[in-house]
Amino acid sequence: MTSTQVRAACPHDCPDTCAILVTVENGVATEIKGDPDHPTTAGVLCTKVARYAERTYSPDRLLYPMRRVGKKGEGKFERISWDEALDTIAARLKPLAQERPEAILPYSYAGTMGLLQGESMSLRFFHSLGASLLDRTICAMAGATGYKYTIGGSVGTDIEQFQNAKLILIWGGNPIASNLHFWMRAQEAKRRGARLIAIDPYRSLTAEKCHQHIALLPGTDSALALGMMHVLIAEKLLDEDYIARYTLGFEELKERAAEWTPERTAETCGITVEEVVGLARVYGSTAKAGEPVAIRLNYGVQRVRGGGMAVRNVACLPALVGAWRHAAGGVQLSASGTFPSNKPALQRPDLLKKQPRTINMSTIGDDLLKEASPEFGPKIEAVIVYNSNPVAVAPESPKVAAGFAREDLFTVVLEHFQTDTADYADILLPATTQLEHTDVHLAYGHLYMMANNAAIAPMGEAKPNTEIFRLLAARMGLDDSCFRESDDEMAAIAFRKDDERAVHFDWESLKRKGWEKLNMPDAPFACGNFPTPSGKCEFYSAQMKADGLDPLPAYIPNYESQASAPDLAAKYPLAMISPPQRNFLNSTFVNVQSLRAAEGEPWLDINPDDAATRGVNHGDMVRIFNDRGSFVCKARVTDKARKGLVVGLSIWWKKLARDGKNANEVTSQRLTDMGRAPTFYDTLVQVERAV
Ligand SMILES: Nc1nc2c(c(=O)[nH]1)N[C@H]1C(S)=C(S)[C@@H](COP(=O)(O)OP(=O)(O)OC[C@H]3O[C@@H](n4cnc5c(=O)[nH]c(N)nc54)[C@H](O)[C@@H]3O)O[C@H]1N2
Ligand SMILES: Nc1nc2c(c(=O)[nH]1)N[C@H]1C(S)=C(S)[C@@H](COP(=O)(O)OP(=O)(O)OC[C@H]3O[C@@H](n4cnc5c(=O)[nH]c(N)nc54)[C@H](O)[C@@H]3O)O[C@H]1N2
Ligand code: SF4
Ligand SMILES: [Mo]
Repeated sequence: MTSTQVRAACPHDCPDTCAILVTVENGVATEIKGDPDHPTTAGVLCTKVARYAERTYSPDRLLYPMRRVGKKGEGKFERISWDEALDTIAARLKPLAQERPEAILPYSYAGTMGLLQGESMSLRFFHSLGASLLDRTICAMAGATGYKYTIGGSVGTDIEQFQNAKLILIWGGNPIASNLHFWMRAQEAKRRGARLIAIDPYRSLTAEKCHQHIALLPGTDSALALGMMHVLIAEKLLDEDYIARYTLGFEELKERAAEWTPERTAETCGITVEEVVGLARVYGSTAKAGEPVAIRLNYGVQRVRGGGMAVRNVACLPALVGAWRHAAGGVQLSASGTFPSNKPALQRPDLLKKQPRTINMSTIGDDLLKEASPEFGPKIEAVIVYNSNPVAVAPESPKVAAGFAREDLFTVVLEHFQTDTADYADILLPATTQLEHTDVHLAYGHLYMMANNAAIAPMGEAKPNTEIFRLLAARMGLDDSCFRESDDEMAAIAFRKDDERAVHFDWESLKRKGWEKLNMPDAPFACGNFPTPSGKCEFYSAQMKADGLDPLPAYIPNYESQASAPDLAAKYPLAMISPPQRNFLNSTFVNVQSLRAAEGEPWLDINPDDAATRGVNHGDMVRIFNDRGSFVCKARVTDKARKGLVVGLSIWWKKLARDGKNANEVTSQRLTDMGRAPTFYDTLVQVERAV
């Protein structure tokens, strides 16, 4: 028997990007564990990826190319050869590519975060055809944009410093579920005497374990941050020296913050004046005492109309109190901007002969249903989906499903499994998993470049995304030499070797070692050096003004809330949020039996008061509805959901739910204030007992 250990990296859309050791015996992956030597992984994988072998070897894996034989959405397919699959696709795409290439649309997101199996060969292919571009906004664009205006780029506090903080605000995140290795650091900080405060409308698994939980109304974080600024300024809990040297626009900010008295803030946020004042005081006075105060800011705050502004306002706080002076102070939203990746070399935008139109992935429901017009351009006639499951994850799902059901739409799906989206494919292509292909990864929650070595041979006839696009390029007659580059050759150019952050390694050494930390200062903004236009933390942003936005921190109410839309709220009085489940990763893993069993079935958490007025008892089936659609699930009557809020942890495969629907039946396609991102948590609904 031969047994080897292969160094791998977790491919999922999770900030932790864990280092993995795969034991391979006689060509079979027999054990998957976290690398004990990797500082943030520390030998621990989450419940989901600990089951990665179960997922890879699942009897439900797609192993052969298939052609649809039933109706769209029905999910009936028959096996065909790779030749037939590629010929069929080329025959459909070739005339479009010649006559109106923008009628072809790639649709992809972060099923894998790998730089190769994500966007490399795929975009070379679509750029060469002149296909529509896809604006990949569905997750992080609102926050990334708000953060960029303020701080300058996606750079923040290193996760490896958080255990030294004295106060940690966990703001709009549930790390026990979705950022486990950060939670391990926060726990260590707690053991060393730090105070943890969760800011979240819902008593999440994490909020339950913090010293304090501030349950504000969804979408009111901007107001809370402004109220904190008001108190910090009024009570002189500021680092005046830091403000003078390294920030821009303090005088203007002062005026704006003056409007946000604790009373107004408390009313807007649906919390008490004591909570507002207390939060500002503990933040400001801990910093004033010379101790590090840190914020883990996450995505929960940005899935509402004012999501970009919410991130911006919170990102202003560390500069006011000088928290950036400490390595363990400041804020972390995403570390992705720290990495010197070389996307142009991988994706080759220079292959575009002219600039095609851009389709926003968050409005795919509307866009698939649009006819050709001068404003829109050609109707979308072919969609190639990979690394994504839009029929389950995109907002306003009834429209997304109607779009994919169009008889005149040609759909190709590259997948591991027959997802809700795969059911609509004309041609379904089997893709390899992370155990079966090579990749190189950056992270958005730590500072290590990661290598993934293939551990086992591809299952069945599955192929890596890169190889599928290489083959398609050949079938389409694209002969640029870039289509002959191997995965190993692309990995070698995936990050810039001339960048001082990455001078100490190359692909050869990275794949042997598995991971390598970037050269970065411990406290990136201790002496300013913000990558903004002014080099300062910008309380006032001229760029925002130029972009038609309020240049100062502001409060932008939700599209849908009791306060901002009283007429709508009369019909649909409850705010619904649908954040991630612990045992799923977006819609990935929902089909893994053991993980689905752990979650049981789709639940809706509803406050006892709201349940009582509707005659809903714990365990009843309820219907959640608004003008966009409805879905059914089981009610869990619990005060984890504050009054007026219902929580449907997501994202279920629609076909594995009782009524074939999930929370995205009722979410809207409206976009955020900045970043063109979706507003999943800006949703009013009504709930009734289902009969
Ligand atoms: N297990 C697991 N891990 C995941 C994922 C998953 O699906 N499952 N998804 C991955 C992805 S794609 C992402 S983007 C990240 C997301 O990472 P996080 O942003 O940490 O996501 P959540 O765990 O949902 O935490 C969001 C929290 O924000 C709260 N929230 C909702 N609305 C508001 C609001 O208006 N204000 C505030 N303050 N809080 C609000 C929710 O109740 C929830 O507890 O996680 C990644 N990791
Ligand atoms: N209601 C609601 N909706 C949401 C959210 C929410 O909180 N609430 N969160 C949103 C967020 S933050 C995000 S990021 C999106 C996530 O949306 P998606 O990025 O679409 O994520 P997944 O649902 O995990 O689907 C990824 C698919 O890629 C496939 N895949 C994985 N690796 C590979 C590969 O190597 N090759 C190929 N061909 N396929 C692969 C997986 O099998 C899986 O089916 O969902 C969004 N939707
Ligand atoms: S999903 Fe996140 S926590 Fe789980 S193994 Fe992957 S990177 Fe680590
Ligand atoms: Mo995401």
